[in-house]
Amino acid sequence: MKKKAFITGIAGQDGSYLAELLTKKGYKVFGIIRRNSTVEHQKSRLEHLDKDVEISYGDLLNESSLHQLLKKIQPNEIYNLAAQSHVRVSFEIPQFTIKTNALGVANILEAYRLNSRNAKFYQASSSEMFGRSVDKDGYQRETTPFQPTSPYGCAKVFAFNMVKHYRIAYKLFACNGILFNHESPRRGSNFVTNKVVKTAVRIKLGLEKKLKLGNINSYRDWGHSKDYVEAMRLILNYKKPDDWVIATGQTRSVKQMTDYVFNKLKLNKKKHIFIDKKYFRPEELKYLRGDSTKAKKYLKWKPNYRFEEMLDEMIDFWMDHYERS
Ligand code: G4F
Repeated sequence: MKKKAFITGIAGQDGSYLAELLTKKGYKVFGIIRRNSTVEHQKSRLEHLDKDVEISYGDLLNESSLHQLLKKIQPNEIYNLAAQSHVRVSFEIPQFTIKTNALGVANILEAYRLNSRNAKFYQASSSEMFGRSVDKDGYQRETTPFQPTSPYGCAKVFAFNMVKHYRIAYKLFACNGILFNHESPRRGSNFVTNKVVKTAVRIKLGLEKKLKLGNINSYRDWGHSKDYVEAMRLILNYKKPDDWVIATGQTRSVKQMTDYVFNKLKLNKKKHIFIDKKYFRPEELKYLRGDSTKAKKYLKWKPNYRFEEMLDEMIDFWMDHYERS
């Protein structure tokens, strides 16, 4: 019989790549999306999968839909990827972020425990939980303490702890994937990589003049979403539930990332890039570099994409997009 997967946040970057991966592996995939007043583009990342995935309306804050769906579907695997995922926005809407990213996880954990406890559960935990904390050797790993620097990070720490608690208290196969930043052409264009690439391409094509950025001196460990959804699947198919850091182990500043894109497109940075205080955060997470030794050893996971290759793919995507339109 086909394995069944249930994905919250299925319409997002990771949800759509994961749905693609699992349908290729022969899973029947189910997902929920929130009702939105603009129906256009809501499922744009999933249109090519329409036949293979079954989408329902649902929300982490609407407990009855979670209970009903999990009871009916009886999935083998549950991937909780839904979230208010933008860190800077979490300073503007802290309560909503906390409701969705913390209480929402408590809601789906209860629906899981009460209706489909034989399933395996994946929680999209985040490197944002590390915040100010870096080990002496300059890496963050499973043992690094959490010191979050945003409402988003605080809510994710709560969710992380709840998942671990449910694993121990109720003997559930509940896991955390602590994923570092991961990007692709499907990344929302208000995250820094896709904002830089999309705007640089628009500048190159004469459609825009300026790129306005916030803190370009923070460092991130950027991987490709396609590699990271493969890690999610491996995490749930490992012999025991656990918590895993997924990262490339390389770190670059926002400035270095921007330099690469502008050099690639032969654009003059001085002419086009401006710093705008609007994009600064009340507290910044300055440095991320993950150590995935554990995932490499036990899950046999490794990233396939190189940083430059990923940015090139994003540049090509936006070039094609504007040349076609
Ligand atoms: O692309 P970002 O918005 O990603 P951030 O805040 O690191 O969060 C992402 O990764 C987390 C994993 O660590 C996820 F949990 C989270 O859901 C999300 O996917 O910003 C990256 C860096 C930050 O230091 C930010 O201050 O870029 C800096 N930055 C500079 N100018 C900017 C901008 N970020 C954005 N979004 N827009 C700017 O104009």
